[in-house]
Amino acid sequence: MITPPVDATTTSAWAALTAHRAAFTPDLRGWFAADPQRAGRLSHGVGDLHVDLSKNLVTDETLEILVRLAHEVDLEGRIAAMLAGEHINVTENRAVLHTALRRPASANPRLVVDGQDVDADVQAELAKVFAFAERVRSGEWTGVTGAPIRTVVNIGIGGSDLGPVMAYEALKPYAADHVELRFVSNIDPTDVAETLRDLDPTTTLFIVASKTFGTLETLTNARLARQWMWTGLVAAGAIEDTDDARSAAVAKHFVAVSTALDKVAAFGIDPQNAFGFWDWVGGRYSLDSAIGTSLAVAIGPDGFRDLLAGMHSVDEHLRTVPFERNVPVLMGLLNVWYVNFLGAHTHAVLPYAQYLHRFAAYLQQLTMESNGKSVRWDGTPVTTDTGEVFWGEPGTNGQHAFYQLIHQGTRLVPADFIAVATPAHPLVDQAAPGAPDVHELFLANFFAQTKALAFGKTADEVRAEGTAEEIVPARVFGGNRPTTSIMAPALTPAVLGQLIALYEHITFVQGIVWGIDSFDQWGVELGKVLANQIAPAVAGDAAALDAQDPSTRGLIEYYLAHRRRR
Ligand code: G6Q
Repeated sequence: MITPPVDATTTSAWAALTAHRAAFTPDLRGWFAADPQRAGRLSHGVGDLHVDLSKNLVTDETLEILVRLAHEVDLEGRIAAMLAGEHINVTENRAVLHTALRRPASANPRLVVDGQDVDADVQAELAKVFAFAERVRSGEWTGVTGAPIRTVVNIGIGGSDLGPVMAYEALKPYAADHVELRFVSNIDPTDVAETLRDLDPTTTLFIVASKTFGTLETLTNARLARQWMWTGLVAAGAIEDTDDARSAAVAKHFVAVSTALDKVAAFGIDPQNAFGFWDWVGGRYSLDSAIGTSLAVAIGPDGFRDLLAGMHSVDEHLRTVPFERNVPVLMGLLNVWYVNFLGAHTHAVLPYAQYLHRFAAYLQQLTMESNGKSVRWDGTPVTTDTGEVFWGEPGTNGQHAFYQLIHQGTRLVPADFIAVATPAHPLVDQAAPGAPDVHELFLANFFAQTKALAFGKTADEVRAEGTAEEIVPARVFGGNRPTTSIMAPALTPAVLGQLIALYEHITFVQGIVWGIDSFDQWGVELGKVLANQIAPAVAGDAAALDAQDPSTRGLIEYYLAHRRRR
């Protein structure tokens, strides 16, 4: 029997927010002028992160009612249920325990869920991953010719790809120079072809990462990679062209990460070379499980432990800090305010850190796969709008592209700005006047943008610059464009872990208010089934083609008329 969610729209807080909204006039200029404490009062720490919420379109009263809403939908009960391993992923009848992946080895009391000592299992698997990572990094793990591994290629998609890619890019300064990571995800054969084009099969190791080990893209790419490896090794005279030699090569050049170890064995990968995880880790929440094996090779066990510790510090913050100062809770509630009361459809995430250039792509999966739902966890329709579109690009590139719309368009686009104090590359522009520190120029943009978005520029200010009257309206900035500024000392593994866990929990908070199961993904499952069903028609099977709707059939026929046989 499923316990239905509290319908947020029936709470007294929702009614209070509706009334509050009706009388609400955003006025960041006025609010800041009247209240010198606003920035200090609305800035909070979480882990190493400094989070300034003061440029959001909220008053103290707005926040007070939003916090009341969180209590009225029993957010504290749902947080406790998640952390304790209750089956809050209702439609898949699963616990949701990504937080268990980063509990310290010394955690006491132990977490036992459904009869499983989760802490013991997590630590045992982590030890296996770390031992493997060390063997690759040290050169002890060799390919068939005895040469050490120089390139690790992670083959996975969705949650088995986006986390490791994003984190590898973010933590490049912490990655070993002598082992490069590459990633293959798309079933477009261009992806595997381009990624492998200049690699040497004798020094390449593949990690096939798939929770289910049944995903068409990943298994196809894994087979293509195996074919490429065999062909290359035979051509190089590294192995005989025999079945035994091929199997031996797989053992040296392929490992797997999956919850389906039987399917790993069926693919030909020795179960000794497979790392497991559990059904209570959702794909998009799995970077900190064995899915992060490639990252562990790159940044080593110490770096990976720091990442886990960073995530755990935010889990503890979520669990223990009162909602009034609880950063993921407040940021989740702000998003609810913007989506349900101020009509926002999208949310921008704008890292002023080039190494975070894949962060928005990663967040798109985390947030939109989690909260892009129209029914609640008991199967009833949602009672209000749910997940917004997340998107973003690193600053300052976005400033020269889409910021125009955020500054002066008709849409409300709440935005998170992220920056670090210490750059990875402290460069000075020696030839420029004053020899500026380039990171400071970069930060000046970060500060200037949120300031302009919040406070705008009035017509009088534009006039005072001597602007011709007819041009004035085009140069006015309305302000009251909401932003959150997140700053950290540096982009370390711990800080990255904190950022990831922060957004995981923001997503969770929004899902609880909306009463949805943020941990299933039936929309993704549909795609997996449909592609398999339609494949015979694309290969030219007349009956399968006839079974398609007229538009799909027409498109496939276009392809069939134009295809060039290999
Ligand atoms: C993530 C989703 C989905 C999944 C991919 C890959 O939460 O479930 O993006 O990660 O479809 O699935 P496998 O890891 O099973 O190959």
